[in-house]
Amino acid sequence: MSPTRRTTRRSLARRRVPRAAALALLLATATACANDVPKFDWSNGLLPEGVTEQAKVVQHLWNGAWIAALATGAVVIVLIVWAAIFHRKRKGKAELPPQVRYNLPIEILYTVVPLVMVSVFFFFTARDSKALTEVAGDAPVKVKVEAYQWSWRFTTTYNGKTTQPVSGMPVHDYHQGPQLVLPTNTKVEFDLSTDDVIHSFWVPEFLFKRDIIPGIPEGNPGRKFEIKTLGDDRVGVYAGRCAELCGVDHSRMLFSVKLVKQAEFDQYIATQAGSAQ
Ligand SMILES: [Cu+2]
Repeated sequence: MSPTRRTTRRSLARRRVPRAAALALLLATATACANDVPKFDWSNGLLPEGVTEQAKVVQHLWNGAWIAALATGAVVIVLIVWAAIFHRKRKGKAELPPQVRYNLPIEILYTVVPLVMVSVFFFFTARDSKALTEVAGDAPVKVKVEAYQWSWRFTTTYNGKTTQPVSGMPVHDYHQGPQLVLPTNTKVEFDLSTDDVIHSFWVPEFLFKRDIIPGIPEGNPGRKFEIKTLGDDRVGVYAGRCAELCGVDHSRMLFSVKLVKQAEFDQYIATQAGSAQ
C-alpha cells in the first residue's frame, strides 16, 4: 500500500469516528424523546397492544399474514438450498446437467400456487376490511373529529348531551394536545372532517387509521368508522397523531385518547356538556 493511500484511509477513519459518535448520540436522544412510542412486544408481532374489539381483528390478520409469509419463506429457502446442494454441477464432469424447459406440470404449479396464495390473502383482507369499516350507526357515543393544520377538535355526543368542543394547538408532547375521553366497553362512532388538506386520524392502539379528506359531505359513510372499546383493564392515556404529511407542523399534530371507566365518563359528560340536544 502506498503512503498516500494510507494517509487517505487514516483521515477517512478520523472523519468517520466523530460522525458515528454523533449518530449514536442522535439515536440515543431520539429514543429518549419518543415518549409516545406505544408498548409492543413479540407476542403481538411487534404491534402495540390493541384497546378495541376491531384491533383484535387486525392483530389476527397480521399474525395470519406473517405465519403464511414465514411458511412460504421457509419452503422457498429449503428448495433453494436443496437445489444448490443436490443439483450442482458434478465434479470432473464437463457437460451441463440436463436442462429442463417447458415442463408443463411445473409451469402449472408455478401459476396455481401463487394464485391460491394471493386469493387466500385477498379473501381474509377483504373480509376483515369489510368488518372494520362497517358502520351500524347505533353507537351510544358519537365523536365529531375535525382535523385542521395542525391540530384537532373533538366534540362528543352521548345520551343526548354534547360536550363543548375540545381543540388544540401543535405540540411536541401528546399529553399537551387535545384529549378525547372515551368510556371502556362501549361502541363509539367517529365522524371525520377537515376544511384544509388531507390528514389522517391515527391512534396506534386502535391498530387503525383513516384518512380525512376535505370536501366529503356530511352523512357520507366514507367519513365514519366505529370501534368498540375493550374493558376496564385497558384504562389509560394513549397517543394519537396525524398520519398524513399535511404541512410544516404535521409532526406536532398530536392528541391523546383517555380511556376511562363508565362512571368517570358519565361525570366527564356531565361537566363538559355545553348544550342539551
Ligand atoms: Cu395532519
